[in-house]
Amino acid sequence: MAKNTAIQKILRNHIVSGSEVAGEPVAIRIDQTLTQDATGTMAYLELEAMGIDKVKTELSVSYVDHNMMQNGPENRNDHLYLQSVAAAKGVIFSRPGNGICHQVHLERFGIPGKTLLGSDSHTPTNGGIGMMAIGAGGLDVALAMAGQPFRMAYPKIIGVKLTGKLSPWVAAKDIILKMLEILTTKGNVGCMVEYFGPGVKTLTVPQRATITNMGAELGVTCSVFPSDEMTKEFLEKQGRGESWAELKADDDAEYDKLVEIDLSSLKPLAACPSSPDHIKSIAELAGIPVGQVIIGSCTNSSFRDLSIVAAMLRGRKISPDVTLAIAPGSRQVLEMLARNGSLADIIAAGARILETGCGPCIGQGQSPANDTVTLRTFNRNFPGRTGTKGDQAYLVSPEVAAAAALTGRITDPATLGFAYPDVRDADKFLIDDSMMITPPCCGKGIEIIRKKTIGSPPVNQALPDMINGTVVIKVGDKTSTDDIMPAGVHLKHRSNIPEYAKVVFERFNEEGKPTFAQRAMAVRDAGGHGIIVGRDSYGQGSSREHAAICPMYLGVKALIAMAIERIHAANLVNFGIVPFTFADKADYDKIEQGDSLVIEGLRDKLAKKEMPITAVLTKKDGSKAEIKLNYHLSDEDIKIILAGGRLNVK
Ligand code: MIC
Ligand code: SF4
Repeated sequence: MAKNTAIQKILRNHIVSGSEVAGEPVAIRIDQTLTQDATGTMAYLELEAMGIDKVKTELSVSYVDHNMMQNGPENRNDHLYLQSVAAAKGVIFSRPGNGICHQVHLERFGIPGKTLLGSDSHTPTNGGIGMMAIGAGGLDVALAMAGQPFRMAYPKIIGVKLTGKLSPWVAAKDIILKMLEILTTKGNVGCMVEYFGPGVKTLTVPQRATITNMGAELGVTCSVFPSDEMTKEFLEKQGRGESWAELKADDDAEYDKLVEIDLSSLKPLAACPSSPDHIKSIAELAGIPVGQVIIGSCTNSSFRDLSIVAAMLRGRKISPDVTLAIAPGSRQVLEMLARNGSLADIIAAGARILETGCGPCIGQGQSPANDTVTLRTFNRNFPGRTGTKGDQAYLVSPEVAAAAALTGRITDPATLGFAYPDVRDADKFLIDDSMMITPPCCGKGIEIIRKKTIGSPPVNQALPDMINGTVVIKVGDKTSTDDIMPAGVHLKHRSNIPEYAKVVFERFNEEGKPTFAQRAMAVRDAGGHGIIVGRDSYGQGSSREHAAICPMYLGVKALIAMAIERIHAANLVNFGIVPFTFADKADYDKIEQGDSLVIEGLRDKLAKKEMPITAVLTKKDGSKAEIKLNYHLSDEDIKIILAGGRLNVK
């Protein structure tokens, strides 16, 4: 009998159509969904547009964790909409202040062996509890809430064998940073990661969740840990022992690719500016002056993470050269720290306590000063994500972050001169779900609160047969969705597409010259079509579908890149933008911003799956060339693109 990996077992239990061959399209049943406020408003507007009365999943939760600054009425308007639409559609509403979606979901809802689809790219966090947890655009999550299966390519499975045990001062963060060093952020599209081996049982569920969380930065679809005695213990401590089920790979199960990590050999690491896979050892970086330290985010803000920080800070003061900010991942964590005195230790050391939520991770406050180093326990350090142009953000473990807060420099915590604090996970977690609002069994008649900043999803036209294109922008490698659709201070416009669209590709705008939005609108208003040209790993990072919706709103009809990341490619399809890849990568160099690209008979060619498709390039000097374009689209994708997006498919 064939030996199965844990991932194959979950998939087999959930496949509704397609074949178990890597790369082939499959559709899987989704048991649970989660949304957060920054992507959630659009997802629920889309759900409403589908005319669905009540969600059809086993469980759907709407979290508010990103947009909580409330500078102006927009954020609170969003919250009111989300709370009322959740009640109307049968969704649990997690109120602002209850915590970051992934952390709270792990604590209160994650179930081993089930599938979870979330409108946030770090949804794979719940792989730490043995779920197949996948990030997607809001529209795909809305479709899952409407009871439709999730479509993806059957994955290649990367097996990661963990042996040994972490040494003192080495953390789960260092395991995933090691993975990023080995696999990098590029080239892992279509893969899932499965951890196995004797090292697994040495890691607690929150530690595993740190690893699966930041698996998002590898560009894989999700990462899954087995569900074992450690998982059972975690669920029991959360008062949810009955949710436990065992999940493990068969002995000798085969993986498409194998990585081995000896945990005992790891040392503290950092992801250096400005990519999560720019890995160096802390020993190498030691001595670099640090201006700011922030501990939190869905990667590293569990009770255990913050308890170790508290133990390191206890009775000590932070360096006068550093500001230290701490954002606990959930209200459960914050209240437990408050009750056992750890919070007082953190405050006494000089830390600034932030609200439980995403906060500075998504550029909501705490931007560092110019030309200073910021150390963060987060998962992303894309250029400018902190809100400071030219930022120097390093991603590190809570242990390394606390060490730098004490010394004012990047410091190997082993050299601090005190013993590794003996900090364990709680014996029992504090359970209080009162910040969670359960929907009534029938939501009919509930008024959905729609203040004036709540727009509606823009509708696209069917794909034209001829693309009369102008290259509105040409960008380089690893263009992230933060580059395309900045968050930070603009995050509050997520429910208002015309307003948000003004800042598409803002980072690339040049002073005194027309912005991307102005250039794209000029092309659109003259009857032409916008084209974006990217390089490798285009669209990495966030799941924000606004990185497709806003360009679509500005008249963009196609993207041409060397490689496109999974979630972004799916979002482009959902909003009717054709995701092309260069048949010949050398053609990238031939194209410049402002060039014209004409594709004739596109509808017919796509319908017949003709490939490559020829685009005629006319340069500004009048010279011409032919560019051959490929695409990786299923029949369903093509149907959606021809219709001009998923909302146009009846
Ligand atoms: C992020 O970490 O970039 C975010 C903000 O959580 C995003 C979602 C968003 O843009 O709203 C993500 O990771 O999907
Ligand atoms: Fe929030 Fe940051 Fe996690 Fe995204 S990565 S969900 S912004 S904490």
